[in-house]
Amino acid sequence: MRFTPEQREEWLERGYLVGGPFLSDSELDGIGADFLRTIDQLQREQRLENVKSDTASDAETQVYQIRTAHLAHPTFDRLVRDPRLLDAIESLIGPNLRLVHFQGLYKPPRTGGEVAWHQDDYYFGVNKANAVASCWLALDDATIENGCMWVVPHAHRQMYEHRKNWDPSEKKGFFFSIDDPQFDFSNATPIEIKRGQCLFHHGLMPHRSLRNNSARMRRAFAIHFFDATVTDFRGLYQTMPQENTPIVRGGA
Ligand SMILES: O=C(O)CCC(=O)C(=O)O
Repeated sequence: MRFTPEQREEWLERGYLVGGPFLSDSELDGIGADFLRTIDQLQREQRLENVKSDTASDAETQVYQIRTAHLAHPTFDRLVRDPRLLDAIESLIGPNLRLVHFQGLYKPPRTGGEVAWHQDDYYFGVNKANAVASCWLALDDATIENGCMWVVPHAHRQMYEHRKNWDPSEKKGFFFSIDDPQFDFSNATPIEIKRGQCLFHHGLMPHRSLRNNSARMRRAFAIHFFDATVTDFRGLYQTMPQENTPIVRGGA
């Protein structure tokens, strides 16, 4: 899957595109089953973390995260190196690609929690324009009811102030969220997509997801890439073991 130059212009202009599916139904079945097996295994090992972003909201909600998913299961490692995915990312940010963050995100039926507004570029701290692209791959049909992603079209023109929700050494995942009086989300748009489809959003696009109020689980992968020629980015990501942030195409 590759975007045309016109589609890239649209991505730059609006801040996101919906693409895919690039995986077959049987591939999605296999990945979905390995996703649940991995969640079960992490739970058994007491390593499954609830990364719900708003500690003040209902304590009974959960967003579970499979962190560095490519290291958690060989199926996910294959996924993140899949040429069909990398072609799409290459057509947005160029031929040298570093995987910077790869998460499985699981919202259980009824009790799946929300993830507050944030911009991925704030986390990664990359000092080059248009160098970050995120792919949010739905493993279940994603709807408003089960906690799909939301974006604010065209709101990726500036970086907003974020607050630190907690220290990442204590609790990982979604430790920043937007806290800026200038941030206007009155045009917030839900991205309802089918299983296998992807939301490709610009690194500066503010996004969030709401609670899962449905009887269906909501599984997804959030796969974040940046231009591997970028050398200046947030220290947290520079000091991670190299295997956490591998170059998956081209070179640095
Ligand atoms: O999957 C979700 O609900 C939120 C994912 C997200 O915001 C992210 O990975 O940056």
